[in-house]
Amino acid sequence: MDLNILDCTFEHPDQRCKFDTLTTIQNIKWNTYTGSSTSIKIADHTIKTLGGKFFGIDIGTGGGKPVVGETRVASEQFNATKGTCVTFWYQIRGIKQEEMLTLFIRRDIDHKDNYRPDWIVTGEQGPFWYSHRINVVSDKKWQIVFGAVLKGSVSGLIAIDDIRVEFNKPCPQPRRCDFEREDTCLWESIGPTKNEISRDQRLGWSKKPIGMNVINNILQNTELSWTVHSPWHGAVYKPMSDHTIGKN
Ligand SMILES: [Ca+2]
Repeated sequence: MDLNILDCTFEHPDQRCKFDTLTTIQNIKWNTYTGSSTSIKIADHTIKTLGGKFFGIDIGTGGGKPVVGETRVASEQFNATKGTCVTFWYQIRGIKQEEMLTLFIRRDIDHKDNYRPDWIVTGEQGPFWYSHRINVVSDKKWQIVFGAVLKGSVSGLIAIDDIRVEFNKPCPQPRRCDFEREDTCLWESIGPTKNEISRDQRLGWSKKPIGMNVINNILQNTELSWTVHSPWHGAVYKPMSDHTIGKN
């Protein structure tokens, strides 16, 4: 294991970044789940099966009462850093548009915090895993804090998976993604899952006509995987050259 990188896949008890609860609301708690055990069935991000694990809150376990408030969890404490990249994946299903997942970098651990989020995402996001990354600079010990702000939902799911902490390696600068380097700028293919989730279930996330059309188009093409190609790698249909450097 590379000691400069912490990977939190949640697949084993020691791979959960040692998150502890800071605040709770009603019966809603942050837990490690398998996708088959939650009120909305999802495949995890690491191994992409219903048996894979992720971290999050399942609002559907609240007994049918509207859930109102904010619940937060904090990771273990990390040492001061001049630049550490934190990347994670999230999936948000079934919550109201005014509800949100929040991210804080907590730097002043011994004192009452000003919980102004560093990043938020609001409302239902569909049956997909999205990624986010944040560069942490701190002259004190620091923690990753996730919060869920709920305003009356009785069901829904907020899931986090594959948190990667690259110690003392700042995040790459925001840039255009020309695919000339080895990484794919966190783009990834939406592959078929190894456990069957019916197409109707996956489409059932939204009744909005526009959302249905978009999801429909994407799902119809998920048997093919996207990958990065040089024109030399093409088979029958291939571009003669790439756009960035004009070569193959
Ligand atoms: Ca996982």
